Amino acid sequence: MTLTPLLSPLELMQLMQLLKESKRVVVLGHASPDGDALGSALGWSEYLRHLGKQVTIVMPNAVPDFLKWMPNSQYVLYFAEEKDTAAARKAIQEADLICCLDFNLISRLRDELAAVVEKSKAQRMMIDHHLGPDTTKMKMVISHPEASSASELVFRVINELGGYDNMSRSGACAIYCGMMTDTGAFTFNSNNPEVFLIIAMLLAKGIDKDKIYRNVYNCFSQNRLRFWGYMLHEKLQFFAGGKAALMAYTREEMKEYKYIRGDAEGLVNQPLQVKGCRLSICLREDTEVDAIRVSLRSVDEVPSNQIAAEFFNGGGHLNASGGELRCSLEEAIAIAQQAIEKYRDML
Ligand SMILES: [Mn+2]
Repeated sequence: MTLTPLLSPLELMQLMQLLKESKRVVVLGHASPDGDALGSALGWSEYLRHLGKQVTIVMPNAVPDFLKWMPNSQYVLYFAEEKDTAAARKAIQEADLICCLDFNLISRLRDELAAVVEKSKAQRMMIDHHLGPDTTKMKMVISHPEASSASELVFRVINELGGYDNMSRSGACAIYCGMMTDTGAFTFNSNNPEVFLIIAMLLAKGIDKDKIYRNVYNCFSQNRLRFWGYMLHEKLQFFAGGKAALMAYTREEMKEYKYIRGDAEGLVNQPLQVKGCRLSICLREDTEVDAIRVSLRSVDEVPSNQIAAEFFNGGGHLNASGGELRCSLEEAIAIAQQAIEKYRDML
């Protein structure tokens, strides 16, 4: 068994040409970067550096603490952090190539960063697995919604460009971490046997997948565990005869449990452990702006992305999506209940 080529011969040539023409490259991930955004960026950047490019990774805002162990993540610039803004802006202005990884629209960056990217004269390319990529603003779009993760796509692209042999253990580690976190440690979105072929190729680079798992999933604070206990015990509600779950929490509650970025990562998945529960919605007050962050998870054909688009100004994958509301948490809860009611028959 071998990997099916991702790129056509023509695409491969176009990509090689695009890389050949560029010296200074900026690699971008989406706002509130997750393991896949960071992993794909680190993996792709390593390859570009091997080609002799000068590479800067820019993320709109900080990554959660549980990703900060990733090799070379200390060099990432965070546009929202004052100490990094000027350097990030300069790198984008001076870049001749901007690579957009793990997001499909420039608007997925935060407002000011999106504007800086739009203004830059650099050529732009995308490697992503979200539905509906904006192809108009890109010189090249490598978009495969069927892929487990952008990190998987980055691996395939590097491999097809002949870069596998030079991939380091750190690069392999970043790519593995991105694939792992976007598939819930290979429990969803990962039935393609080739995913495991790629894992084998990454293991051959000497990565310790068990340690990567522990670094991501078993490294939390006591507060975080108690926060989850509180949410599941006190806040979780079921609707539609147990087929839908809803949790919501305030800034106050986050403060009480000394919430740090990433502490709620995965919380929205928990209600799906209950037999018969097919949709889970989590609402939280944003800590930085006046907005309600919405996460949705579903199973089988329940279209969480459609619900996110219809009720929460969002979208995403069929079974994992998100959105944002500009209202009070109480109003957001009412909207979520309406959404559950409307989709009751599909649950
Ligand atoms: Mn992703």
